[in-house]
Parts: sequence; structure tokens; C-alpha cells
Amino acid sequence: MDRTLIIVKPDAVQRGLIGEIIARFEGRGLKIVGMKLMQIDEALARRHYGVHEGKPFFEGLIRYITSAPVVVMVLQGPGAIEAARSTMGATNPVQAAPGTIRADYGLEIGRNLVHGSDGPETARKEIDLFFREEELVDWAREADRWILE
Ligand code: IDP
Ligand code: MG
Repeated sequence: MDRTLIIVKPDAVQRGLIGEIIARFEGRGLKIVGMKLMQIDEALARRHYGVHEGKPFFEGLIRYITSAPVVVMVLQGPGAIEAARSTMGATNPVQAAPGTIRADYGLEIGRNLVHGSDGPETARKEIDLFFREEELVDWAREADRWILE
């Protein structure tokens, strides 16, 4: 089953939107198999966003993601990566489709509330970066037979 790493970013935590954002993913049927509140330190931020090193927004991005606590989650389900990305909306909230998290709660690309892995390889790397194997719970959800065919 596919897995993806989600981060409820510092702006969303500060604005009291943790529950709202988790509810979007949970309601869609994605299963939470890992979750914690944490403060990302600079070293972890630089590793997580390593692909963006050297870009003009990079240092600001590191300051943003380390500026307050975040909630990190591993979500599981068929097509979890794509499902989560479509629930999040486009990177720039102004261009995101209405009904997505970023469109419904954001206006600026540098305060776009949520992160989601962009592919299977990135997802594996990001999950390993934020969670130890024993922190992930492989549980049987009673509702699964009403969500998954
Ligand atoms: P994604 O989060 O939709 O995958 P990426 O292109 O991977 O988007 O960028 C990572 C994060 O970097 C974005 O979510 C956003 O927080 C930040 N970011 C990207 N481009 C800009 C920019 O032009 N200005 C400020 N922040 C940016
Ligand atoms: Mg990305």
C-alpha cells in the first residue's frame, strides 16, 4: 500500500488549523499510520528540502519550516501520494483549486500550510527522515471495507 509524508506546516499550527487539515485527509479515506508534533531543527530542514538548496527562496523556506512546531504524519492508502497532493492543491495557493487546503486557507506560496511527498522515492526518503520504523503503526481499520473495494 502506498505511503506519503505530510507536514502540517508552522503557519497552519499557529493558526489553529491542525484539526481542519487532518480532517481533509482523514475524511478522504487515507489512513494515519504515523503522527507527531515536533519542532524541525535546521539540520533536518536542510536535509528535507535539500533539492531546493541554492534557489532564491531556500533560506526563507528553512526559516519558515523551523519557526514553530509542525505536525508530521504518514498517510497510507491506494495512490496516497497523488491523493494527498490533490487534496493539498497547487504549491501557490492563489493558483490552487477551490476546495483544496491551500486554496481554502492560503494566499502566498511561502505560507502554504502543508507539505506532501511528490513521488514514491521521495516519500520513502522523507518517511525515513522523520519516523523510526517502530513509530509507524500498521493497524486494521474497521471502516476499510467501506472505503476500499
Ligand atoms: P510543493 O510543496 O508543492 O512540493 P515545492 O516546489 O517542492 O512545492 O517547494 C517546496 C516549498 O517551498 C513550497 O511548498 C513552499 O513552501 C516553498 N516555496 C516554493 N517556491 C517558493 C517561492 O517562490 N517563494 C517562497 N517559497 C516557495
Ligand atoms: Mg515538493
